[in-house]
Amino acid sequence: MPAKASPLAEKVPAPDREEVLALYRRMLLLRRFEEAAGRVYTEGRIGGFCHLYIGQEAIAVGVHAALDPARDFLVNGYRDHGHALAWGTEPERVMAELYGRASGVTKGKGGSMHMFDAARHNYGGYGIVGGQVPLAVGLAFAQRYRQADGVVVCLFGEAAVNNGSFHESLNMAALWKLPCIFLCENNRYGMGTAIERSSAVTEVWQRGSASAVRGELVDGMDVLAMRDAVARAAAECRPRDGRPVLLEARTYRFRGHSMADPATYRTREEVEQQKKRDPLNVLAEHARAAGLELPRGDLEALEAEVAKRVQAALEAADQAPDPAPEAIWQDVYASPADPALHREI
Ligand SMILES: Cc1ncc(C[n+]2csc(CCOP(=O)(O)OP(=O)(O)O)c2C)c(N)n1
Ligand SMILES: [Mg+2]
Repeated sequence: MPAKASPLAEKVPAPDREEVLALYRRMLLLRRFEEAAGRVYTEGRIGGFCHLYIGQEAIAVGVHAALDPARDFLVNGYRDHGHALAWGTEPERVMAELYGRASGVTKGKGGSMHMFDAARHNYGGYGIVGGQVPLAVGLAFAQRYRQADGVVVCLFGEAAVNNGSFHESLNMAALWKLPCIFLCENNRYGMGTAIERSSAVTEVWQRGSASAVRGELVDGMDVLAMRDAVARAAAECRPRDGRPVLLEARTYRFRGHSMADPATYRTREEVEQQKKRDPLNVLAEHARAAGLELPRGDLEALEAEVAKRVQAALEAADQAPDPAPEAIWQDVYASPADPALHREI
């Protein structure tokens, strides 16, 4: 069996103070941004679908800490606000996209599910479950074909791994030795369906074994474990003869699937139990254990700094113009003359 387990309590290198602060600040930004998005959604300022990332922040921030957005690539599903922020897109542009404004990261035409920032190597943002997985293989193929050394990280939920496209993609990536990290954010539920009710094999990290893709289980609530696992996977698949890796990050979403969720498929006790492993607290615990406890004053300063950043994003989105009516005809089809089409990826 090529897949190899790693225990959830993987030992990670001790962080230094600067790193703890940077990771905490980033996770806090994702958390407070999403709380604000949820709030203004209920006020009717955001329309359409909206899938919040609250509870899963350690994954996005750990991925970013291990990779280099200037050289590496990201492809995602629809629970994508947190990854866009972690990967460096300005909160103003993410919030404006949620509001459907012209200053949004996809000019207000994509909305919540389609955060896409090609300049930062973020290739979206897709609403079709599992649809992004073959796209990641294409991007990874381009890296090999052009003899570039970028790694592609492909994110998807545990409900995506029963799609044919997932298995076809892993086969091709393994066959062609592509630099791709397939990263499953296993939050246990696909809408209201628990993984045990939809998957014959619930150990997602083992699901690459048919294509000899090494699998690894990671604690998705622990940003340091995520950073470590993604860094190792990148080192494994980046070299010319490197092979793809499948990571399963066990996580939990603290909010509903989207903004309308009857929450009848799980108990309140289960949610409360999971919240005890809030990724912000898990990092604070690590810091304490390493003698790097964040003083209350520092935490309050971080809260104030992040609150200001989120407030500025809300105000900018509120004031930004809607897309012009004629913009509906723009960016629908690409022109062969469009230099963006010929961008080196
Ligand atoms: C091909 C396809 N089938 C069904 C849907 C409807 N749908 C939207 S989200 C979702 C659940 C996906 O769950 P998971 O992959 O675990 O991601 P999570 O929402 O938990 O992040 C489903 C079935 C879809 N968007 N695309
Ligand atoms: Mg899920």
